[in-house]
Amino acid sequence: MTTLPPEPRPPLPRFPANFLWGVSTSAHQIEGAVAEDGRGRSVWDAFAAASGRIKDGSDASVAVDHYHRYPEDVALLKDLGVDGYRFSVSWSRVLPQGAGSVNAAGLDFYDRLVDALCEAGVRPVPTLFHWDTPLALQEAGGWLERDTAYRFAEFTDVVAARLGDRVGRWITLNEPAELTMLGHALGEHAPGKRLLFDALPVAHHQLLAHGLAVDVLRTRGSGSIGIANSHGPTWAASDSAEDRAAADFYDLLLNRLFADPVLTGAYPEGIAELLPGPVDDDLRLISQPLDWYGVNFYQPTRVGAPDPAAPTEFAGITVPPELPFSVHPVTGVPRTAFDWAVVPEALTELLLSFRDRYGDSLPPVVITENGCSYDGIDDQERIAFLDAHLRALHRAMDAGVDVRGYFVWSLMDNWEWAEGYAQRFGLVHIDFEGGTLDRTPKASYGWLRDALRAQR
Ligand code: IFM
Repeated sequence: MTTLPPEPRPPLPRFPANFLWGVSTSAHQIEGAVAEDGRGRSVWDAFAAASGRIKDGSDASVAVDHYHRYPEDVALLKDLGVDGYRFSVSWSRVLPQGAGSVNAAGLDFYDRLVDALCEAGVRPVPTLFHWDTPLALQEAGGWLERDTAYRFAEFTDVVAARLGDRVGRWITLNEPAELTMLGHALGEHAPGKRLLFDALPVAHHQLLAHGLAVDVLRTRGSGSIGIANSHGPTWAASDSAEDRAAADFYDLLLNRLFADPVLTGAYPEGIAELLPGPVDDDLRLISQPLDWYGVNFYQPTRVGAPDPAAPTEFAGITVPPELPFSVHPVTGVPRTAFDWAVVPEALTELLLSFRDRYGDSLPPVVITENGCSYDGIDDQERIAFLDAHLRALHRAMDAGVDVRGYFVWSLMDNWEWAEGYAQRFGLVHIDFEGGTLDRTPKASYGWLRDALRAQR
């Protein structure tokens, strides 16, 4: 891969004064300390140990050791000058069996973290679930069972009771689409199930969990709640009716299945019939008004009708031939080290399509993740990526989309799930090779810090 020379760039356009600038991480990807202070096992501990699917054979038992080094990480956040820090709470650290007795030491960790953030002037933005289901719940059926949604509501209550006095902004779930598709339909992520369309109950039960958690958080007095859904434009591989139909179907799975019920209180036609009941009653809970809607954006997808000649891999994922669509590379654009297409204008397109599709039902949007994997500390490519995506975001705002914040994925290099430590998404470099886990701010960290100063 070539390193781009630093480029003179015009300053970013001005974002509103109260725009929330932040960075994101998740518990399992950074904390480590998986067997410390009473933490229970999660589905990802088991998957990394036994599935053989982690590309570098690693696990997240140490990750970046954030559990012990969080003061250093909070200092990095402070120096970066972000307003908010999105992290996730490990369910297994707080409730080692997923339900029942609370692990006081686990809750204490998040209490210390939140205190440190407040002290540093950085707003804590916890995500309550970022894929790391407690193993005990998985063994009882996990997200295929409706019961898991109720256990999640109890977990939410425990966390909100402890942190709610200092946390103003909550995210219920991260990317339920990926947990459904990668974890349960394709078997690429934990818990490694390959159920194809029989995975759909996992989508519904997560959305139900979201709705129940919103209720709990409101009861606890929270006035700022959102969800972080992953979305991207779906482009038909050609103009043929077959390719367009396949692209619409993919759009339904990635975008509408997770946004429609939350924003409109209904599942898209063709999906509702496949979901476990009583869906209608659940939809009332699922569609309670949110204060903002979180969008994680990485890249668009080019989709066509099933095609034996189409690539069998997309974004590191094996695409099974029995699916009713094929996935094709977006060509003629730069690519990240993860081979993801870099298409900033797709972010503008996505947000405009949401505005048009959901109208007044779309609350203000927060970009809860956007970022890229590149190697090296002088990461000019990441700067180019972030700069271009922020301009694309601003264009959507100029066109009338109400966007209130932007979080970079990620503060620091971390354990990228089935990719292990190979894909580096951080603004801060972590020394995995030398094993010191030293933190070194990359060029992109300095760039973002300067850009934020300029905004102010
Ligand atoms: O690392 C992940 C994160 O956990 C969820 N969103 C996408 C990121 C990059 O793959």
